Amino acid sequence: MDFQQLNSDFGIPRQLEIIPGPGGMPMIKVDNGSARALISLYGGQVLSFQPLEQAEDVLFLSGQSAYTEGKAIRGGIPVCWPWFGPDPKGLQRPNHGFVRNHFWQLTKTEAVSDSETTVSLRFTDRFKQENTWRKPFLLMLDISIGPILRLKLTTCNTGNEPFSITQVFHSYFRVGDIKRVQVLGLEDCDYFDKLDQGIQKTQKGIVTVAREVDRVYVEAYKNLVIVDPVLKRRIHINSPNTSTAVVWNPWLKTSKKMSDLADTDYQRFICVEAGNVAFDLIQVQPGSQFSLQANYSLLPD
Ligand code: TA6
Repeated sequence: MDFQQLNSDFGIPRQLEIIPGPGGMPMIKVDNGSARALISLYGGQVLSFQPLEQAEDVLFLSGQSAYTEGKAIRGGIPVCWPWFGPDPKGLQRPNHGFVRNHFWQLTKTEAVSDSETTVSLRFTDRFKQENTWRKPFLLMLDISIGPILRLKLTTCNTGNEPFSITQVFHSYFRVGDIKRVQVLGLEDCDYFDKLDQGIQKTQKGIVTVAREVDRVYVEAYKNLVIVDPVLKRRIHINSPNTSTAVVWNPWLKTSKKMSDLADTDYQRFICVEAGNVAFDLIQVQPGSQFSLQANYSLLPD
């Protein structure tokens, strides 16, 4: 990777620099009047977002994450696309699709103002020869770093046949103590409980986590709030084009089986993921496009 060239093409003085990260992987480091952020070209993954007034990162990133081609980085906001979860066709293709396991291309950076920086990445169908997913497509990820972290993932169908996708922003949020966290906005929603044979259940009251949780909420609200009394903050997730949300925490037993997570890390994060899964399958017609959007911000305590 030619970092000098990347910086000469895309660097922004005093705002954006492309640096070698762990494993030599190229990372985009943003530091503006609102926030600091780190984005990995591997996976097109936001790894860190920290508004300047915050003592702690909004996102959780595992200290044991692998930074190795073929493996996903554990933490931040992995992009699950064109399927969420196991390979829908049972062909042993990777869990959560393949774009989190490949390098994306940096196409544009811009200083919108002193306090907002935008980064555009793209991923093309160059992998179709590998029998991964034989559909002609272009995938674009637009990221805005300001007081709000905004993500827009646009799927373009560049072929002649319609295709279907499921997708999520698999966001890992840093929390002070998982046992004291509340997730607002899923009350009375139905969910599929992945830990109980996918049975459909109804959420009674506010979501709290006191054991392993792995749920796909359907007809979820487009505004969710993570209340964290320990870090004294509320994280607001707004996702206008979704009707599903995933809530996941592996708790201790499952964490112990995961080589890229410390045994006690589960206490310090919750995944609340905006996306289009289950009944919310998206069909993209030839020549048309669909955008998944999520906006992450902090509300006063
Ligand atoms: O989003 C929840 C989930 O699908 C869980 O089932 C859990 O396995 C998690 O994602 C992590 O998946 P990964 O493939 O990154 O280990």
